[in-house]
This record gives sequence, structure tokens and C-alpha cells, in this order.
Amino acid sequence: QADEAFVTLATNDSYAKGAMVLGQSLRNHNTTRKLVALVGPHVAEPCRDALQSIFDEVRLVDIMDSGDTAHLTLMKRPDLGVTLTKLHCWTLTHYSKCVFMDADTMVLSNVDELFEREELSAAPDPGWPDCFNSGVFVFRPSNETHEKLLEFCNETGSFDGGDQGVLNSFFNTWATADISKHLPFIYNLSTVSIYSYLPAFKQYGHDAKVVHFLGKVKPWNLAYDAQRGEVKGHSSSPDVYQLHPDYLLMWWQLYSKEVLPLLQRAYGDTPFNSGCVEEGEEVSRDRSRLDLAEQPAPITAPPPQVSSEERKQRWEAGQMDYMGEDSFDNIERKLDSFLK
Ligand SMILES: *[C@@H]1O[C@H](CO)[C@@H](O)[C@H](O)[C@H]1NC(C)=O
Ligand SMILES: *[C@@H]1O[C@H](CO)[C@@H](O)[C@H](O)[C@H]1NC(C)=O
Ligand SMILES: *[C@@H]1O[C@H](CO)[C@@H](O)[C@H](O)[C@H]1NC(C)=O
Ligand SMILES: *[C@@H]1O[C@H](CO)[C@@H](O)[C@H](O)[C@H]1NC(C)=O
Ligand SMILES: *[C@@H]1O[C@H](CO)[C@@H](O)[C@H](O)[C@H]1NC(C)=O
Ligand SMILES: [Mn+2]
Repeated sequence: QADEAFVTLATNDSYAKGAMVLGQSLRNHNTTRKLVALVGPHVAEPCRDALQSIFDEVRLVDIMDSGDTAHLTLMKRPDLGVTLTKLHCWTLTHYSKCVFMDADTMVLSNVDELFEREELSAAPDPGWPDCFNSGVFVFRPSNETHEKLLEFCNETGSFDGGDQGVLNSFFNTWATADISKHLPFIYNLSTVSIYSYLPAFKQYGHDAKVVHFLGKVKPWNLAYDAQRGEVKGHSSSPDVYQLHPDYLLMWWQLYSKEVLPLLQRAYGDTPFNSGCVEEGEEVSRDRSRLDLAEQPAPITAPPPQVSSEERKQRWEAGQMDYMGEDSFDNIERKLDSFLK
């Protein structure tokens, strides 16, 4: 078990906070496996220090410094930077098996049983169930596989511009070859689907083991009043209502109690964005606008004929077609076909 690890990725200071909450949630549920954080070169020194106190290993990944296929591919496809950094997880060959988890996930219970699964195991995306989602997956580190993945990126690129496209094309038998590689829905209880599909929550919610904060607005884009125990700054964006309030609060409680003290120690007297506001302090309009700057355009009715590719992209941007193709009935039917 010492040669198995949970792995996550932080490309900037915001995602580093997510990684810290994820790591701490794994610790709190007494994982027996090692914890590894891959960090990009833009993560500040104090953030790396704070990560260091939660994770067993914090590894800097700078594709620009590597004279290999990854670097050459990056020159050709700069948009694949984060993807290539994520693929770096295959080079962790001092572990025999790993579970990758996105920095915008958090565990609600011990999930060590995931290590019983084989590469490549992942959860189906209810919005696009023939694809797996690359937010949580089981893999076996291997320099050979890493090299092949890089060659694949260089030659084929990514159908969705990210790692999910690359991995789905590379591990292209996932949907059909081996049902044991399909993780149950409880490993992917996204807050979007909970909040939008109450029936789904009633059916699977009590078994939830992993929460995935999908969409453009992440918990760390909001603010928290620790005295009152309230998450703030979400009134202006309809997008935020897709974040389930209980899990959002749980994230902030864990952050303010167990992660913030580590950041405060690492930063010392240097000011940093803690995300916490004083009692009664209002989150200014400017502040909310700034934090939510990345929110997608408001939901608009999709044209009648949308290609599945487009539909998938909309789903991932949190713009679901609630009444039509993405309605709960359709999704439930698809899920049933997976879970039986
Ligand atoms: C942080 O990195 C993620 C990708 O890993 C990106 O989507 C996000 O926009 C970045 N945020 C900032 C504030 O740079
Ligand atoms: C983790 O282990 C500690 C100490 O052994 C124990 O007190 C705690 O209840 C455990 N936590 C969980 C979630 O099992
Ligand atoms: C990248 O792909 C091109 C073909 O598109 C090939 O000529 C080149 O050798 C590849 N580079 C690497 C580093 O694999
Ligand atoms: C979880 O489900 C959502 C839809 O509810 C999907 O967009 C996402 O990709 C899935 N994530 C994982 C880790 O399977
Ligand atoms: C994989 O590559 C890394 C770096 O190139 C190297 O340190 C490591 O020993 C290699 N692992 C194996 C099992 O060959
Ligand atoms: Mn994610």
C-alpha cells in the first residue's frame, strides 16, 4: 500500500486551495495511501509549503523545462498545457497504482477501495455516458504509457481541447470492453446534477462518496464568513445555485478550519487572498464581479438540432437542456443501462 497513491494537480493558487481541501478530506477519512500533488510553475512558494504539510509528495511539473515530446507538443498546441501537465501523472513510476482526483473534488468517506480497480477505471458522465470523465480515474504509472499518450497528443490532439478528450480517445475501449472499469455513480456525485436533478439526488445522494464541483464557478471563487458560517458572494450568479449549498458549506468549513491555518503559517506577514471575510462585511459588487468573471453566458434555449459534441460541451459548461435531451428521464435510462 506504500506504493499506491492519490494524485491531484494544481496549476495555480486557486486550484491549490482545492487540492488542499481534497488532500485534507482524504486524510480526515484515514486513507492508508500516499498523497501526491503535482504543481505547475505558477503556484506560489507559500502555497507549495502549505501543500507540503498535507501531501506526502509535492512535485513541480514544468513542461517548458522538459526537452521531450511534451515540450514539443506544447509548442505546437499551447492550449494543451494543463492537459500535458496532468498526463505527467503517468511518470510517477515509484508507485504501482494511483487514483487521480481533480482539485475540485472532495471525498465524503474513505475511498481506498478504488485501488482494487484496474487502469483505466473512471465514472461515466451522465450527460455523455459513452465517455468517462477524467475528474476521477484509476491508472498505473508507466513511462511507456506516458510516452504513448504524448505521441497521441502530438499526432491527434484532443477532441474537446482538454485531457478528457485525449484520455477517452486513447483508452477508447472503456465504454465497451470491461464493465469493472466503470466506477459507480457514487464516485461522481456532481453538485450540478444533485442540485438540478433532485430525483437523482434522492436515488444516489445518501451513498455519495465523492463530490465534484463542476462548472465554471468553484467554491474558492466565493467568500466565507467564518463567524456566521455563511458562504457569501453568490447572489449575483445563477450559476452558483448549481453548487449544492450543503456541500459548498462543507468545503468552506474544512477549508477555514484545517487549511487556512496552514496557509496563514506559510504566508506569515505577507497578505494573501484567504477567501474569508469578517463578520457582517459585505462582499462588494466589484469583488463578486471579479470572482465570477469566468462565468459562462446565461442559459439560452438550444436550437432543436444540436450535435452530440456540442451538447457535451454545453453540459460541461453547466448549460444543460433540462427539458430535452438532458432531462432526468433520459439520463436515468442511460444510467440504468450502465448500472444494471
Ligand atoms: C487556474 O487553472 C485552471 C486550470 O487548471 C484554470 O481553469 C483557471 O482559469 C485558472 N485560474 C486562474 C485564476 O488563473
Ligand atoms: C480515523 O482514525 C482516528 C484515529 O484512529 C479515529 O479517531 C477516527 O474516528 C477515524 N476517522 C474516520 C472517519 O474513520
Ligand atoms: C509529432 O507529430 C509529427 C506529425 O504530426 C511528427 O512528424 C513528429 O515527429 C512528432 N513529434 C514528436 C516529438 O513525437
Ligand atoms: C460527473 O457527472 C457530471 C454530470 O453530472 C459530468 O459532467 C462529469 O464529467 C462527471 N465527472 C466524473 C468524475 O465522472
Ligand atoms: C521513468 O522515467 C523517469 C524520468 O525519466 C525515471 O526517473 C524513472 O526511473 C523511470 N521509471 C522506470 C520504471 O523506468
Ligand atoms: Mn473537475
